[in-house]
Order: sequence, then structure tokens, then C-alpha cells
Amino acid sequence: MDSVLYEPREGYALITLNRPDKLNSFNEEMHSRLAEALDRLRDEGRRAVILTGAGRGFCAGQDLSDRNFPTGEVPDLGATLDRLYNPLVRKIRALELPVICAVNGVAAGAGANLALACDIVLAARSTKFIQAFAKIGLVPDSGGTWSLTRLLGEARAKALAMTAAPLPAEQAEAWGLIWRTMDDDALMDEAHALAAQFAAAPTRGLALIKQAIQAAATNDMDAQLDLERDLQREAGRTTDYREGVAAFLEKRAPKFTGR
Ligand code: LHQ
Repeated sequence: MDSVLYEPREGYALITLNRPDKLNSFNEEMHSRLAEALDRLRDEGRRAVILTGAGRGFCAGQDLSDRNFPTGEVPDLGATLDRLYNPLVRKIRALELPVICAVNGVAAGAGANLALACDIVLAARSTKFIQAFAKIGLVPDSGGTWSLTRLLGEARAKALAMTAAPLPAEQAEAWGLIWRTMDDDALMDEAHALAAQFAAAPTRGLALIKQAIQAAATNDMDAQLDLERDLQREAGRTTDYREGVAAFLEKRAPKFTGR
């Protein structure tokens, strides 16, 4: 059974983590397959992607059955992050298209933080986000300390990370950690509708928006004004900008090509 499923759709793709009996936790093979699937998006010119999980959960982070050290061996988890998790998060942040995460159930450990690294997070009402790391003596990784602190502030970030308390999807939405919560059986329809909308949108412009908002985390206002100038210059040169203005003036729906 493939540990990651890739399904091309009209203009976008659906990527499904597919180790449901292990709550889609990551082993090396799943890391490789997911990296390949993300590269394929660019190669095929897809204009959006949905990332979800098979079965009742989204992802339970690292497969801990790979991480038992009965012989007393001392692992280098930093090397694991360098080789597998950090490249994955960087790849998602650098993808020049909207990455929708449809969180279909529990998201724990690196699975929670993988979801939070995506551009738009939709969650089924039954979802719980769990910073499980503290329960096994680890630190939130895959960008978790960054996402939680930026989106929630230090008080909530520390409490979630130190207690590993499950955060229900509705609370995550109310706190601004994710975009929207919906009924479990509505999740995938909503995700597909949004992906289809993005697949017909000005893709280059959306990629520039993503770049600008991500840069705002570390830029001051002055640097951000300069960046907006540069990105707007680039956006203004796209065919889609021309088409958007023409369609507005002609009172018709625009036909964006993503260029
Ligand atoms: C699992 C897992 C799992 C294996 C459920 N592994 N089997 C980075 C760098 C390097 C190393 C270390 O880690 C990291 C990053 C990390 O992600 S660290 C955090 C790793 N994840 C966790 O600690 C979460 C562990 N899982 C859980 O706490 C629970 O399974 C949650 C709360 C996610 C779900 O609980 P339940 O809904 O009660 O499900 P369950 O526990 O019964 O799990 C269902 C099955 O999935 C079960 O297998 P079984 O054969 O008994 O049915 C679990 O063993 C398996 N599973 N997570 N991470």
C-alpha cells in the first residue's frame, strides 16, 4: 500500500497521508513519498493542493515504533529534523501555490505542526491538535514553537507545549490558530471547493501574497513596505493582472491562467 496517495484533479491535486493503522505517523518511506508528491505539483503545473490523512486521523507525528532504543543507543534527533522534517516544512512554505490542509482528525506532534505550516487549515470538528512532544521529553518541532508563538502568543504556546493538552478544533479556530472548523462530513467538500477556486485564481499573485505574509513575521514595517513594492511590481507584470482589470471593466468573469 502506498504511504502517500497523489490524485490529480482539475488544476490541483489531493495528497493523502496513507498509513491509517498508525494514524498516518511518519516513517522514512512516508517522508520520501510526500517529498516526491510535493515536487510533482510543481512539475505538473498544479495551482493548488489539499493535504489530508486517510482514516480517522490526520497525522500522529513521528512513528514511534521506529524510535525504540533498547540497546541504549543515543539518537541524534537533530539529524532527523535536518534530513526529514525541516526540509518538508521548508518545501511547503516555499511552494508557489496555496497549500490547504484538511485536518480530518487528530493531529499530534509533528503532525500538528505540519498542518500549521500549511497556508490554509480547515479542520473537522472532531479534530484535536496535540503538542504531544512534552509527553516523551521532546520539544515541539517542525516549526511548532514558531507557529504557536506567532499565532497564539507566549502564554498559550507555552501551556499547549508544556502540558500537551489536546486543543479542540473549535478552540483552535477561536484562537486564530487555524482558518475554519466544519462538520466532519463537510470537510472534504469544503476543501475541494476551495482548491477548485484557487485552481482558477491568479496563481502567481497568490504565491506573491504567500511570500509577503510569511516575510512579515521577521520584517519591520519599513522592510515590508519595500518588499510589497517589489512584489507588487512583479504582480503588475502578470497576464492575470491585465486580465483581472480587463474583466472588471468589461463586467465579465475573469479567466486567469496562473501566469
Ligand atoms: C502510532 C503513533 C505514533 C506509532 C498512534 N507512532 N504508532 C521528530 C524527530 C525525531 C523523532 C521523534 O519525533 C519527532 C517529532 C514527533 O512527532 S514526536 C511526537 C510523536 N507523536 C506522539 O507522541 C503521538 C503518539 N500518539 C498518541 O499520543 C495517540 O495515538 C493519539 C493522541 C495521537 C491518538 O490517540 P487515540 O485516538 O487513542 O489512538 P491510539 O493511540 O489508539 O492510536 C491508534 C493506533 O495508531 C495505535 O496502534 P494499535 O496497533 O494499538 O491500534 C497506535 O499505537 C498507533 N499510533 N500514534 N506516533
